[in-house]
Amino acid sequence: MLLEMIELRHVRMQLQSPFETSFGIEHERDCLIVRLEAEGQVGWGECAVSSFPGYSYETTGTAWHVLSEFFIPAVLGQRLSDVGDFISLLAGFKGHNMARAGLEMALWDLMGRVEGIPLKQLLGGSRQRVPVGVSVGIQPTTKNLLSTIETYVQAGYQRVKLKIKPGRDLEDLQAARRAFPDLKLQVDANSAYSLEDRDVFMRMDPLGLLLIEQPLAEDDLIDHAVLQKAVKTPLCLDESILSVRHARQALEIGACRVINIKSGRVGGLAEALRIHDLCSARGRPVWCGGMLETGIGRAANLALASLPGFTLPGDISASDRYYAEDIAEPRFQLNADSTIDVPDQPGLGVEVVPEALERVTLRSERFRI
Ligand code: OSB
Ligand code: MG
Repeated sequence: MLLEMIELRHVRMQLQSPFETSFGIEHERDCLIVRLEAEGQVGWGECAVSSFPGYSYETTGTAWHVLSEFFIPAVLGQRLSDVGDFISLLAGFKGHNMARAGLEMALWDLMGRVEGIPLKQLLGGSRQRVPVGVSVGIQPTTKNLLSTIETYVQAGYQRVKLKIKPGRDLEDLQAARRAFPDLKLQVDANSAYSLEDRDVFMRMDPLGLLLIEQPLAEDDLIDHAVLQKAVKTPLCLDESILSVRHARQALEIGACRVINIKSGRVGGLAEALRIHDLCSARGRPVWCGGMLETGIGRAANLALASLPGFTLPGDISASDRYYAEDIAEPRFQLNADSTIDVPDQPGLGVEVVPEALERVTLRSERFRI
């Protein structure tokens, strides 16, 4: 298939409520949307970047630069027969996984539409609905936290992830556990701690958490292995795992027992599949993380989470948890059993709404052969 046109858009979406993590607070979410054209078909992708380098070094600015100067010129006008060809064309470029993954997602969508096959099926997934939870940002007070959790539990979420940071951890967690004794709870520190804080994590063991996500620095597998020996609760890595190689090494040294897979962080859905397969072969659970995606990225997350190794609930909440107005339809709804349906139409299985996309676009550029 000949890639004839690629369009980039920088979009800014207003979040329903501010999202605070250990690295900062977001009121709106910026990302890049990619549109590919080939064979009279269109494919859409989303680069899971943010406006500032808090979670990752990648931003809307770095992704725009790397895509427009390097990745797009490498693939535009090329004939690709599969995603493997795409990966080969970009093999000489280092890093910038989110930029790479956004372009790759558009190719998966395009291929699915050309062949009339849903992304779920292209990836080898089978489930029609997947278990999901909600990621709750750091709240101004513990009281606010409890009422926010209550709202989500009332909405039907059976698993809640709480963001923590030094000074806003044990007390909040203990209060949450007292108020919701049977709720599936897990925490995410976004790498805000060091090994000197190991007591904080040891004191989480009695709380019956599903897992502790990314307690220590992104580039520190060794200290994670030390911490995992000191705590009973499974550690889960997010920021540390940028490739299947990292995943293998982390499991081999015991740096974690669970992996959060985000296609953006690992450079695409193909690499996400490899991590899934590796973990399945080793009997390790994985789950699908989220980056406050629009309906485009959310559709890809649902397709990925339909694979059999995704045994823990994903950070894939209903559209209304994030945005009053989304750029793709249909919106995703939470089922009564805390699941969301996986799209079953060709490609991503969602349709971009041109006027909605236009309203949130800050900048756009088209690249042609
Ligand atoms: O660490 O999982 C994270 C959002 C932005 C950046 C990093 C993370 C998150 C979330 C939100 O936790 C998950 C979601 O999309 O619901
Ligand atoms: Mg995380």
